[in-house]
Amino acid sequence: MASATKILAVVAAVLLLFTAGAAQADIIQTQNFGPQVPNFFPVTTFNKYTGSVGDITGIIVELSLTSVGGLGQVDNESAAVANVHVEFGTSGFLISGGPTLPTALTNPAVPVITVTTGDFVLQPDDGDGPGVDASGTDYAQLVGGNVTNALSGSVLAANYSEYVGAGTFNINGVINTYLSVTGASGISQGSTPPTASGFVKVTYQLSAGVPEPASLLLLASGLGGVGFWRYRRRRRA
Ligand SMILES: [Ca+2]
Ligand SMILES: [Ca+2]
Repeated sequence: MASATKILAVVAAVLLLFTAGAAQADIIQTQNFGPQVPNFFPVTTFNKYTGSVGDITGIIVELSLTSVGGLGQVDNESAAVANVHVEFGTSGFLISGGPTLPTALTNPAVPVITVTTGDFVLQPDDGDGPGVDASGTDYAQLVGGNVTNALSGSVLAANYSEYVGAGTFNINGVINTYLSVTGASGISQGSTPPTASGFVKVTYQLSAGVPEPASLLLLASGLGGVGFWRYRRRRRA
């Protein structure tokens, strides 16, 4: 019975030590922007990591975008019936104010898009002239919903050192109204912009050798358990 208790104590201590050793302390910083009507260009500011570059196992940057309301409009100008697919909302990408960002977040040609979608059959042009005329069977509109989308990317290891040191750095956003119309040509487009908000998040993932305070407590209690067991063993001897 006593030896079983000892074994259990050792197993528990080893488990606690293992837990403490494997713990990883992520440092997460989130900076919000908006709500604001696009197009706008938020500036978000982050702290650099003040430890050693060798602590870092990953740096993740995320852009989250929420689009609310607004109106996307399409008006057929051709003499044929048009089947159109409409995506309406907000797009966004990032521009670095210092350290090199993940390329997934900095490509203006492939932004984060946060959209409401709709498919419409537009009758032939009713003779309302060029540009959007918000009436007739050749017209349709898509009211923007409340939609959120996000995109994240990993900083290349070669760029970690740019995130380390004293002080801060900026990440700049480019937030635009987004309207895409596909499926037919000769369609006039118009929009009332939505309201956009969101956040930029920077996560420093640190190696197991950099324990968080909770892990240090676990480590201390694990060592305490081992110490007690050794004490009992000595008394018996
Ligand atoms: Ca028309
Ligand atoms: Ca019309």
